[in-house]
Amino acid sequence: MDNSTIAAIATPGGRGGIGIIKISGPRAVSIATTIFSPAESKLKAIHGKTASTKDKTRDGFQSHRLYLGHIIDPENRRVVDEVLLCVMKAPRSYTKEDVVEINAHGGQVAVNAILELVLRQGGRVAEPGEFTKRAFLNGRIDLTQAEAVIDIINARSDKALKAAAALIKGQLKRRVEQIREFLIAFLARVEGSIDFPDEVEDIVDSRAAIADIKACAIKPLKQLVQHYLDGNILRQGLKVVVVGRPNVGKSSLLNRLLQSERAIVTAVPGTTRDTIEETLNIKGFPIVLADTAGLHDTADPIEILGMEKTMENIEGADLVIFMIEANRPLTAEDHNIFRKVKSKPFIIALNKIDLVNGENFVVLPDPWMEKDRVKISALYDRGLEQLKEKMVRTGFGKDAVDIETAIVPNLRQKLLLADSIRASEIIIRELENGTPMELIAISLQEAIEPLGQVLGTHVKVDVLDQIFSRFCIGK
Ligand SMILES: Nc1nc2c(ncn2[C@@H]2O[C@H](COP(=O)(O)OP(=O)(O)OP(=O)(O)O)[C@@H](O)[C@H]2O)c(=O)[nH]1
Ligand SMILES: [Mg+2]
Repeated sequence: MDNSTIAAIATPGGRGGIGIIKISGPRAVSIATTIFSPAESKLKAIHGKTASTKDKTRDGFQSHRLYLGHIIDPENRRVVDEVLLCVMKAPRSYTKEDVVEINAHGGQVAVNAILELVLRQGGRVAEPGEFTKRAFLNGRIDLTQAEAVIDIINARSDKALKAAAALIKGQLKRRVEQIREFLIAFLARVEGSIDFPDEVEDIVDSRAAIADIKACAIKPLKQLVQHYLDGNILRQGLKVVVVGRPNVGKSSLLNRLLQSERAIVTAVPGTTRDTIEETLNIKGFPIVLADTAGLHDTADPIEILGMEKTMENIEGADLVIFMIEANRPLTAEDHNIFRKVKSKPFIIALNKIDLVNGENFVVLPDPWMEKDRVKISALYDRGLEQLKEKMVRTGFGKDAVDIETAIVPNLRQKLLLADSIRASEIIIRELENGTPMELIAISLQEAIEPLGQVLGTHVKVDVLDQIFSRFCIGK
């Protein structure tokens, strides 16, 4: 175990009210003592009672109390900043080591100066995710919880945040542990039957065993993998692409949903040349909305490139909003676009409904009428609530609301769960075929091992490094 004391700025860069410097490791408290001068000589805590002699240690800091004072450069006694400082003594801290947090007031310059002082006193700069890595290595959290910290940092919406929060509470861990324990108990029975071959039939009745493995391993594992597929959209955002011929109002819709003039809108067809992507939060769901170049026949090389991009975007979309003008008959271009998007989940948006006067309402062919439709005016903000609702319902399914309470694994975990499913399915085939127990025991180990890797009980060091490098510094 690394014995160094690490430090980092835990708040994002830029101009903010306060910045936090975090220190963790055996020297954290002594560094704090060297550079911190309390406002009151007896290190009186701001919150809570004054330290009693019982829980006050030699350094004078009471754990989990805030102290007001100054950071002073010990070399020249210069005051660097006025701060609030908190010491969290091991093991009651995030990393289970001694942790010091310094809330500085003086902006980025002061924060950097304090970090530099800490480093001069023998701390070293923390690697990305190193605080959380220590929390994991010191046994405070398991790997599923550590990985959930990354998801919380990166969460793009409220729903994604709640899904990650469920992991932090250790729910994935408990579910995977249950499955793993079942398989280990089963392995014990199989090994028993190898040692006592005469009792094979009694110990492993293959029909009951197959039913057990299906119910207690394969089914719950598959459920978790399904949650990954659902939850992935929560992490990455649902990719929604707005397509239509030029001038129907695609960019106007993007701007209206973003509530900003992000894309250029003009009455000239072919205004948008390149795809514009923005992340939106619609009813708590993350949506990555792409405005595209209008699709039509043209010889303009720039427009052709733009349209190629539009086609690529349709390919990669989770959901397409196919926009037409409500106040005009369909054109050949509209029909062409319909053919391009018809294999995708899509919603027809009939825009410019404000220009419809009773006679000029577009007539849609029968196959179009079967599709989900919504009448909108991007310009006058009409029908957009219905459009948002349809986007969420089509994109996230009607069970969308349940996702937040579901246990959502990440890609690494999902791949391991899939390995375990594959091995479990082999076990079933082997049981059906009367394969010797020695071989079944090997397959069982192959089903158990990936689950240990999910939990972090059997993970290689390079895998750990890779996981924690996805964090930002200071976490
Ligand atoms: N009356 C009315 N005009 C609209 C509406 N939506 C867009 N427009 C107008 O239609 C014109 C084209 O709008 P854009 O948003 O640039 O259309 P686009 O589909 O992005 O066009 P391209 O980028 O050329 O493909 C602009 O003059 C908009 O003001 C609407 O709901 N009602
Ligand atoms: Mg446009």
